[in-house]
Amino acid sequence: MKKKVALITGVTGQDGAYLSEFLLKKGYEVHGVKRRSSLFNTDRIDHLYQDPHVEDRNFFLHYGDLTDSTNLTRLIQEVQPDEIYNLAAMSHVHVSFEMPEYTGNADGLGTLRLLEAIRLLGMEKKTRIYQASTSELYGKVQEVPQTEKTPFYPRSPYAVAKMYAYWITVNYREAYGIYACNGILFNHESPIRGETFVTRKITRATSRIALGLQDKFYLGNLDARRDWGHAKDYVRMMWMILQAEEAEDWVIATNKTTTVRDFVRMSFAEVGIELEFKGEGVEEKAFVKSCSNSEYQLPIGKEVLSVDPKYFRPTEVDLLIGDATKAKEKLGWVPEYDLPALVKDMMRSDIKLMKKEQYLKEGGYQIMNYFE
Ligand code: NDP
Ligand code: GDR
Repeated sequence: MKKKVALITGVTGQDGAYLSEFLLKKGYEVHGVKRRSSLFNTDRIDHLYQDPHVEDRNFFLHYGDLTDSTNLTRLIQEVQPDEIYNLAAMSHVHVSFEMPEYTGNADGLGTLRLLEAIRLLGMEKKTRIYQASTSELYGKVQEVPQTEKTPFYPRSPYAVAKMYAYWITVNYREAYGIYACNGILFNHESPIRGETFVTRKITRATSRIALGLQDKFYLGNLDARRDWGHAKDYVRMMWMILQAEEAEDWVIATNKTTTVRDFVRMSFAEVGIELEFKGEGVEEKAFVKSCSNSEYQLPIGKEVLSVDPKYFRPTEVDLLIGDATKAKEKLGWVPEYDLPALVKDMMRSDIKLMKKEQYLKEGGYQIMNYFE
């Protein structure tokens, strides 16, 4: 039987890496689009890499960029994918305020470029496309929990760009009959989450502080609430969405919401450290209240966290909580991880990584100390 062919944009990112692994296990031929960079940027997919000189490969990497339509059109023509997963994006909400035009180009128009390539190449009936839409579309709270029917109110250049991508996906489905779907995914994290997203920033800092590699760390809004799931569960849904009979749009979420502050508490609890939060707003700080793990002894009363307003966003999304009933009922989605299991997985991985750093430091090597 002929292998199914998938093209993944954003293959070097968190979701691209997990999705590649998932599709390869399913027997797909996977083609990933990576950007040219001055250093290797393939850490997350190095374990999947296959030497180009080997026969019968099933994992291929191509240079490309969502801002280059000639490149995308040629790639789609060459690869002839059955499924495209458009995961590439300038995905950092705060950074999108610094780079609004680029974000609009890559995240908004980039999606149009892929859809238009499918149309120009006459592949409307061959190629299915998944668009990485986001809970950021809901922005300012209109209703909770958020469903496929909740109105959008984007609150960042990122979310506004993703709103264009959402609607152009719907439009090409309705106008040209392309099997094009939006997965409206709520936050999903993992041990390979980018270090500047809040969960990974917290688990890295917690591990470093516990091991004595770092004194304290800084965060922005501790009151923000997010619906956090595990990326492994979410990439499985991307695939299930493209296997459904009808092309539709789907919310994927856990239906639970947690503050950033509680995520910090849970991470420190993983290394046996209980925290006490004192003060309010920009004055808020966290201190060690107790330590129950002999491996990670920190002095009681030690300050480990302060608020730094530089991490506040010009407009914030205060509360996200998603209702994935439709996906559960129609696609049979059952997530394997809940939030405690996610925190455990991330902490276990970061402790291991930071122990490696500790070992290097003890050996006299310079270690990375960039904590943004
Ligand atoms: P990451 O930031 O980890 O990965 C983004 C990927 O896009 C990277 O491979 C990056 O390449 C690539 N990329 C960025 N700009 C371009 C461009 N102009 N051309 C080609 N590739 C580009 O994101 P995630 O894996 O977390 O998210 C995947 C997608 O899902 C994104 O579209 C994101 O917006 C969306 N999303 C994510 C959610 C989450 O909680 N993780 C929730 C909802 C939606 P490089 O490695 O070179 O930087
Ligand atoms: P988000 O994720 O903006 O929801 O976008 P992020 O982890 O960046 O922020 C979550 C919440 O934490 C607050 N916060 C901080 N955030 C960061 N990054 N750094 C801090 O120091 C900090 N302190 C507090 C934020 O203000 C925010 O409220 C992610 C991305 O993956 C998007 O691509 C995706 O679409 C959405 O999730 C769903």
